[in-house]
Amino acid sequence: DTSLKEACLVSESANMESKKDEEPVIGSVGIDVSLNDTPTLAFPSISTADFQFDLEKASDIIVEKVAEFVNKLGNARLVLVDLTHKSKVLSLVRNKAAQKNIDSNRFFTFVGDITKLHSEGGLRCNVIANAANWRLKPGGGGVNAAIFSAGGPTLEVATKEQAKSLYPGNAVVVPLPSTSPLFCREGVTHVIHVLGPNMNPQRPNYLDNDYSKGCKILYETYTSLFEGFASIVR
Ligand code: AR6
Repeated sequence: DTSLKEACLVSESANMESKKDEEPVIGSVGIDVSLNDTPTLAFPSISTADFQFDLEKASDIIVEKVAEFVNKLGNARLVLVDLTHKSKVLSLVRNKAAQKNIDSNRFFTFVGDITKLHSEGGLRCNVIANAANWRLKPGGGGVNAAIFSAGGPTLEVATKEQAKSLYPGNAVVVPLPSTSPLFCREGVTHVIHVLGPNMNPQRPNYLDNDYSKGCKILYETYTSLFEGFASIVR
């Protein structure tokens, strides 16, 4: 553990050395990413890949919930992340957020791997959200597999200390030990696991295309996520 910590400290300071004389970096959406001390939550679009939730409906819910929370969070920022510039949900959300005049310094979209936002994207996010499964188990593909793999065994242990399972619509905030590679490499201090509504017949808690239930649960999911983030920021 100690050697890992030291390795982390060495690589962090090497990173800072190489970056200290650089100009502020502009991210993929023209954001000044030198604003590194601003509390920031990076989150994926919950339920819209493996859980097959409708993208139009999900993007409406994301924008509505962001609009509700963004002014309650002080100077903190919310960032919706996806892996590719071709992401349909990112463009839907960008357009709808612009229509609602949501402050683009407080909320924006970002293309990148949520486990490498600082090291590869130059964007510091102290909190990241995970689209988890109900057992809070690693693996299973998607963003869950990526986050548990990047977080290492310490994330698994820390998660088990907080909760054994999750109901759809709920969130669990997990403080990340400093020995986790996500902490020392990316500056992530907390992971918030959330379980969204499931429209995939192959997965547990299948909603059989019931979008009145599904939308209600997706609203609750983002409420729990943003309240969890607010509890860290306060
Ligand atoms: N970085 C950023 N975004 C990502 C990444 C990544 N590394 N990987 C995927 N996405 P999904 P769900 C985006 O399927 O639909 C899991 O197996 C992806 O493009 O991860 O809520 C769990 O164990 C999409 O926009 O989550 C659950 O069983 C978004 O993340 C189940 O899948 C969510 O895609 C949850 O399904």
